[in-house]
Amino acid sequence: MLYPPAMAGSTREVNFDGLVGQTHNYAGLSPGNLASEKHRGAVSSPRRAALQGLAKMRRLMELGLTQGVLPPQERPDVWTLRRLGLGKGGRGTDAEVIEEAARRSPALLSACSSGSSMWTANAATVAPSADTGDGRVHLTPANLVAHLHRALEDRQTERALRAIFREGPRFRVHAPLPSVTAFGDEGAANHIRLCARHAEPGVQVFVYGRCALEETRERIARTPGASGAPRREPPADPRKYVARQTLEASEAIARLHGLSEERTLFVRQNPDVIDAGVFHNDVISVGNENVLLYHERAFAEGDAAIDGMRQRLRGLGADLVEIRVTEEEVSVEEAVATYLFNSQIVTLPGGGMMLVCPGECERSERVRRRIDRMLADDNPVERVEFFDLRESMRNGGGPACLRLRVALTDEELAAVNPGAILTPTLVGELEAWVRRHYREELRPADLADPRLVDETRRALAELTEMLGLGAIYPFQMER
Ligand code: SUG
Repeated sequence: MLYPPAMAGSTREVNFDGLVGQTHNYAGLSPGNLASEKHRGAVSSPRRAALQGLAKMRRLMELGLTQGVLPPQERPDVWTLRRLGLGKGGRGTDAEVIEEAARRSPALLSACSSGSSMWTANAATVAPSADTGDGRVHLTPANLVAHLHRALEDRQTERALRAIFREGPRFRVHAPLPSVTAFGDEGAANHIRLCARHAEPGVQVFVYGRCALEETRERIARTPGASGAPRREPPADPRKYVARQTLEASEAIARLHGLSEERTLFVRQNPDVIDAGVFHNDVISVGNENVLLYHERAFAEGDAAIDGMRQRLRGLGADLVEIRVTEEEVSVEEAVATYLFNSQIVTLPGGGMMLVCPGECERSERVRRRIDRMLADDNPVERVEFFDLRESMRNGGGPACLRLRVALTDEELAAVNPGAILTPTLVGELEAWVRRHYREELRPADLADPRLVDETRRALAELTEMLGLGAIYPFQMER
């Protein structure tokens, strides 16, 4: 298999985008995610959603980046509905399970039918081999316990990751953290890695929303803040919405991945922005190599958080390039509406960085103006391209939500299951597969249609063949 040449040394960043599933719909399942709440009950187009996602993948591949793909999950999740005793106490046919769920608990049916695994920034937290204690790439699937529909993803995510990053001398795939709210973990969406170049060791920044245990709260109150200076009063929890990521979860992942303490930083998200709809840190800041694009209100400690990042990166011999956006330039409200900070920043093979923005940014005059200034200013971000990701955006998922970043050396890339790496042939096959199997429209009421079970399994069986993943879905395995 021929891959585009590595850009920096022999390590490159590979974006693994989530392929949108056939049940992509708007069920309003995520309180605190304003787009999800707003579009509850709207008519979705699974086909358009999947093709929009593939168009982004195709374009990044054409730009010479290595692009990966992660499969959707099996939905509707009849297995969970059965475990909950639906459909003749769980022993009925699939159609009986769906019928009883639709009648007795449409909320459970929609949670078990969500296409939310498409947002692979929430699939796992990843540490490249340059940062880990044992020199392997570590991945920990996120447990996503904050919301019922997302909490159903973790085991399937683990199976998919194991099929792609086979455990051995190169990769270590951990089990998800315990599924309890004290260890609420939302994956890479709350994680930033800063480094001089992808090939080099980095500073791992874990952004958390709250401390779950009294013991942790007391410890944090006693220890200095991110910059080493004494902390002001630790912030209160958000008042309106639940902070999804706990510090306890972030610390557990840093331990599992064998990260060095000097190169790891835990910073708290500003509770006020969580209440304003910033349910993940990647809605308010994004990093790539030594560049950090962030809103001035992103972090509870404000500038001290940035100072901490700058100091640690300096320790690795690199300077942080800060692209700070003020409230006056783009308000948090506008950031949430346009997802400016959920843009991807990618390093192009020829050098320089490009912003991968949602079309919503282009349509906002203020955001457009701020992007133009960013491109004109002295920093590595030189280009922007806008993508129509409207189907995903209406559920609160922008370009960066749709991808999981994995920095890989050439040897590691060669050990990845090649079926998960996009090629011009594969992307064409996936587009044709979507056109063959996906519905043009889906209404929440359609989730009661028992035909969806076979329809989705038929497509997923073909997909696992196409990607060479083996049996990863419950319907393919002995139960
Ligand atoms: O977890 N939306 C997802 C969006 C995830 C975005 N990911 C990142 N920011 N990285 C969520 O809130 C909405 C589903 C619905 O309402 O039907 C949803 O799950």
